[in-house]
Amino acid sequence: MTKTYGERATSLPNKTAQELFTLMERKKSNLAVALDVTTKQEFLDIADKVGPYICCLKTHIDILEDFDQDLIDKLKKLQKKHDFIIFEDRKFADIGNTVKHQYSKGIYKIAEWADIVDAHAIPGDGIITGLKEIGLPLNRGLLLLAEMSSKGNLATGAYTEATIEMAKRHKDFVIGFISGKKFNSCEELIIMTPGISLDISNDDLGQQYKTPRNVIENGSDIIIVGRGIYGKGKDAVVEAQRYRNAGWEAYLKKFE
Ligand code: 5BU
Repeated sequence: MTKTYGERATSLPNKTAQELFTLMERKKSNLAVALDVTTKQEFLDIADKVGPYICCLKTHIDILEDFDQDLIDKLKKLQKKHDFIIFEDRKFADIGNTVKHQYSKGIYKIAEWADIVDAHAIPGDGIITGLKEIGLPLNRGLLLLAEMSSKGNLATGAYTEATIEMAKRHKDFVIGFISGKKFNSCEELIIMTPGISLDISNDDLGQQYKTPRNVIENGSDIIIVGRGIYGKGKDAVVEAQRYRNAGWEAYLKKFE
């Protein structure tokens, strides 16, 4: 039987995962916004606008041209105000020792403010062990990239299978996958899905879009929407509401 998000909060040991499920149920939202803008002003402005409608704010912190500590302080304030999880889509892909530094040091000090980060499985288990040393004491969570949304990507078949096996060996820290569908052998893990649009099927750089309904029917838990919400000529509040409703209706359909 399909479990509600609220019921699933107790089925994972990781505190961030529990918090995420609880707030999804409370806010009635399975929408994550991918906030890919390049100035602090735009970033904070859109985050404040979409905040009430989202369960998660996904960042690419290294694309901001005027990044500073003040941005992080303000982001944390918005997180308190609106109640969402912060996911830095860092896609770590190096050996354990290197990713530890990339996660905790440098300009961005990601581990200090990002509840969730993600990683490629390509380097093997050491990438998870390294990230875990930093993240677990802070109750952070990790997603593995089991699939990608872009045309021609190599995260398929045996690679995806091996990624799932890797996640199963680290259930204290790995809370889920980036993927377009649920995997039967680890149903309790969270599936987050990028490449979502209600209006178009691709961009001109290989991105491929599906609808919220498509992916939630396939077992996705959280839809990740970027340009569909704040792209040219869009009203971010109107679009955030539209995607939030589409995502939540698709979720409710599973209980009919
Ligand atoms: P879009 O504007 O909705 O196309 O943005 C999608 C976001 O999701 C963007 O931040 C990408 O970096 C991210 N993404 C993706 O599109 N596809 C993937 O497979 C992964 C991440 Br992993």
